[in-house]
Amino acid sequence: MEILAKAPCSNKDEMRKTKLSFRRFWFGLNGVLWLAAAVSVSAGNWPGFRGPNGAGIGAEERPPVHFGPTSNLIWKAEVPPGLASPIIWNDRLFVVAEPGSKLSTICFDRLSGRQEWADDVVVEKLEPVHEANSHASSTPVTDGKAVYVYFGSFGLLAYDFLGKELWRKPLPMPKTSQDQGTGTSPVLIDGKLIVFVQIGNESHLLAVSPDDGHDLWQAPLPIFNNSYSTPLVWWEDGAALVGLACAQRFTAFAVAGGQESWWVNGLGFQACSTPVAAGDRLVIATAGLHGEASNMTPPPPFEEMIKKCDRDSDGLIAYEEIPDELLFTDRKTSNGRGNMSLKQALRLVGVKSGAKLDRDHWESCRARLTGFRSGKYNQTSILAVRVGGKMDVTPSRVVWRETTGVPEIPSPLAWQGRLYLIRSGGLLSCRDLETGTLLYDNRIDAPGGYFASPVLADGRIYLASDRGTITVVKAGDMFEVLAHNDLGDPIIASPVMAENILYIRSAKALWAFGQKGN
Ligand SMILES: [Ca+2]
Repeated sequence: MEILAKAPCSNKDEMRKTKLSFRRFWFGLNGVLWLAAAVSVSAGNWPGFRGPNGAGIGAEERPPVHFGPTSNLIWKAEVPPGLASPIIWNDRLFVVAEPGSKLSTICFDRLSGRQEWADDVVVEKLEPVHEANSHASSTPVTDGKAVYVYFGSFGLLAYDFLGKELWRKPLPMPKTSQDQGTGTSPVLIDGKLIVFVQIGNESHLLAVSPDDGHDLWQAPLPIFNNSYSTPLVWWEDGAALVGLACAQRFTAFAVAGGQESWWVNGLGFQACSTPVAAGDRLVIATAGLHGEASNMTPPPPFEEMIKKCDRDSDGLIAYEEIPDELLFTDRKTSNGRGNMSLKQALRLVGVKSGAKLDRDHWESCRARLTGFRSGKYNQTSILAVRVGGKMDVTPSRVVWRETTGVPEIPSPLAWQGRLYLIRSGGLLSCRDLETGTLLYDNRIDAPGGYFASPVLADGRIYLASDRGTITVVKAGDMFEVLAHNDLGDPIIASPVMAENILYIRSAKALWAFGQKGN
């Protein structure tokens, strides 16, 4: 089976400027397969979330290894808050942000860092979001003609490159699990703009015309819709497909009409990361409901809790006696963002304020919360599936599946037969893409929370932490850290690159780094 190349690029000027390059990969024992772009590939463009082909790979890029506030810095510009990645088309860099209660699209000249234009959309009500999320988390996408923006609190907007609004399409306010808020980004393929609209049981993929935003089709995702993932697009036998990782299931739809083509079961309970296409397969990594199991500390046994907090010595653990600082989930973030206290966790299993728990009640809660760490309640999964099947391909096309070492937010990175996964705390694992075999699982010596997806260029992997450190690791079977670069400002957005320049969005700034003399 081939994941075929087809690069829609109707603008002749862009065609001239844009070098379309189709990469050929040897893939295991299966012979030569084609892995190529669903959107046009160019050394100067990073057109959507995770760049060309959604792979996070700058195939011809040579960004610097060492950089920082005083080293290899080309420019730095202030940018309002937001978690979306920038995107790039030729000399333009676009980013969305949330200045106050407005939702902004901002265009920069990517070589000088000068702001070219900004446009705001004002909404009556902002979407409720998790404290670790924002209202500007969806990365825009461009076809070189317009930039398409999605805000959960608003819907879709299209601008031309000079900042003129071309069309707008308000969409229903998302309903996400536990009000975690929108995380998905829109994608473009085969003349269609596709976005995951998450509204509980009415969740669906929506395809619209990039020309004017009119509806083309909706593909319902009534169940399993607990997802913050970006749709993945690829080609099978000349037909474009779009797939979405959701809770427990990945479903592939025909781009032509939105019909369900195939699906695979066995994913984790929530999908935050975005799958990647590599060779003849897709790799889908999904965590459990409360993230990485290793981040969770089960509650202590009853006796230990009584010793620790039975202040009124009645032999019962009152909800109010439990210290607020006792954590159930520690995401190892720089500011404690995204953590869940034991009291919050107990509320999930029905313990309310004012409750007094005896031994049996405490132990039953303890067993349930301990269960969140196990597959029973917290299935996690990395799954490699060969594309090209029909209907339920779980029995026939799953090549391998592993259930440990799964990141909660960062997406997998696949390159030259290897799969790289970064987890909170700075744990990097490398697997054989053909078999799933673990080749290494090492600390990169850069602790903190990891939200940004890894990117690769010139045989090096760039890993950004929420403590503001970008660690550069050599790709390959032998683990080797090449550099730790500290920006001193938290990084949540995935790095992007164009023409040998690495662009980083940190909490307060956009940075452009390039090797001097390049
Ligand atoms: Ca007590």
